[in-house]
Amino acid sequence: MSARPQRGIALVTAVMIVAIAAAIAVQIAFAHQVWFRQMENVADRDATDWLRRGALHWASLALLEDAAQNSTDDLGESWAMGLPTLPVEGGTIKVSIEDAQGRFNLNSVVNPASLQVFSSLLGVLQLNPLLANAVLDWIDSDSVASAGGAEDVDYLSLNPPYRAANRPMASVEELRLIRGFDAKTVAALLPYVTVLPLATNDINVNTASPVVLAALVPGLDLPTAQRIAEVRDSTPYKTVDDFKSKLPRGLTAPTVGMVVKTDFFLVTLDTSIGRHERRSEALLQRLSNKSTTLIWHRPQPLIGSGEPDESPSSMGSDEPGKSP
Ligand SMILES: [Ca+2]
Ligand SMILES: [Ca+2]
Repeated sequence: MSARPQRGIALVTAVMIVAIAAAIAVQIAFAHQVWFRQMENVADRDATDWLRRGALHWASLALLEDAAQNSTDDLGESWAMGLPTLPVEGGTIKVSIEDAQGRFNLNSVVNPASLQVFSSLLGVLQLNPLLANAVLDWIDSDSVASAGGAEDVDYLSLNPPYRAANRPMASVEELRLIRGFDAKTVAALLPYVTVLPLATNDINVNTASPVVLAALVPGLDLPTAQRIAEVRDSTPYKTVDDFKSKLPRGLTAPTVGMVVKTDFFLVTLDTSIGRHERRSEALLQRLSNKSTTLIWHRPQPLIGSGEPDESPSSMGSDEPGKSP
């Protein structure tokens, strides 16, 4: 063989080796990039978790400090103002505290007077008041359907079939499993209801929204409830009797439990760290012994993230008892 073709083959081989090496280098660089991004994500997630724990601690301290200063809870107190969006390393965090007892506790429907309040709440929101019975059936231990309600026999005929819980609700999202509660109905109710770990029906009249006040007081219309709430926000009630005495003439005071002091608070945490934007919600219970306990802390879908999944399996995100 002459030297010329040999040189030619060597040249082609060299070009091929360079091409293969370049391709490998690109692949390695890509893998590194992916790995780097993954590490970045893990770091962002860890930072977010720590930040959320810190924020919950702040919320707990704010509530305890409040309890040390006074024995009523209203919307003019510092805990209710929350914190402005705070810059933190690599992002921001926003914490807000809401009185969970300013909302209607769905688990209280087992109490007939509370069931009536829930029925009124549905009416104020221009929803079918009989839907209250569907929630009662979902929670009560028996399998006897109330008027407009639903029990095992109704849920077992669905595809896929499932049974009524027949126990207190663990999260408001559970509403989507109850007959008659479509996405629109649940969205309308969501700002006014909550789920507490007990059947307490004590609504805080200092923090209840006009909608909840209208549901609470028989015969109270929404415009009047709005006027009552405006006056209340500047001069909160010292006692429940104070609230009752200031009701417009002709209205009878509610018979359900009412308070001017709260034990349960919803804490919303919005964090944005690196490329991670997350929202979580927690339920804190302020105990009489000057401490708080975390009932649950779970991730929430960000606003605008779309409609929740229609299927019953979408309820799997609940993590009762999970620590932050
Ligand atoms: Ca207070
Ligand atoms: Ca039942």
